[in-house]
Amino acid sequence: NGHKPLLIWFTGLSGSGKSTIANLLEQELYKKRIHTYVLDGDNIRKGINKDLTFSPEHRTENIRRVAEVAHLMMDAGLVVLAAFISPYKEDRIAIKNIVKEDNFVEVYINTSLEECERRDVKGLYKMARKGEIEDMTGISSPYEAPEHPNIEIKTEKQTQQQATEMILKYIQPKLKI
Ligand code: GGZ
Repeated sequence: NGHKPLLIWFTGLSGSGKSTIANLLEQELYKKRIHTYVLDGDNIRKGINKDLTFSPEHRTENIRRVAEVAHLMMDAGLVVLAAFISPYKEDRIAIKNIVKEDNFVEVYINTSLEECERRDVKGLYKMARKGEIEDMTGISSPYEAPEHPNIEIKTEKQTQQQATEMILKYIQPKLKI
């Protein structure tokens, strides 16, 4: 009843829906008795990475450490779901040098900046527009969209359920020992 370890990496803007979809997917995997862990800004930037800012250098270091933590969790046999903006192409490529490439799945949560800004769940975009926070992704800091993600989710055209189904279908054969 075992399964292979896997790293499912969600990239996209703040408010794109990365964490939401990662958590929905985790619930589905749990039903299949697959052992998982979700890494995201909430449990990483408040703890192990609380020394890091949103400068380009610190974002790179954030992603590197997350990939190393994910690698350890994969050694323990887990399916790791990581939800980080991870705005730099180079940093996302570096993840594949830390974990084995065939255990890595890149999911691009493609929600337009307009939509993320409209949602503005945490009010960060509004603050960034007023110049009250710096280095805001999409406003004052770049987001380099993946050109060849394994999966692309367009949240403005797909429901969260459909997105979860799509990812499940893709990863199912990769979980088989
Ligand atoms: C981007 C920021 C910023 C700035 C605070 N830029 O929507 P959220 O709130 O819950 O998720 C965002 C989170 C991004 O952290 P990551 O570790 O994923 O970023 S990266 O991969 O680029 O290192 C957002 C919040 O932190 N946040 N300030 N300036 N997001």
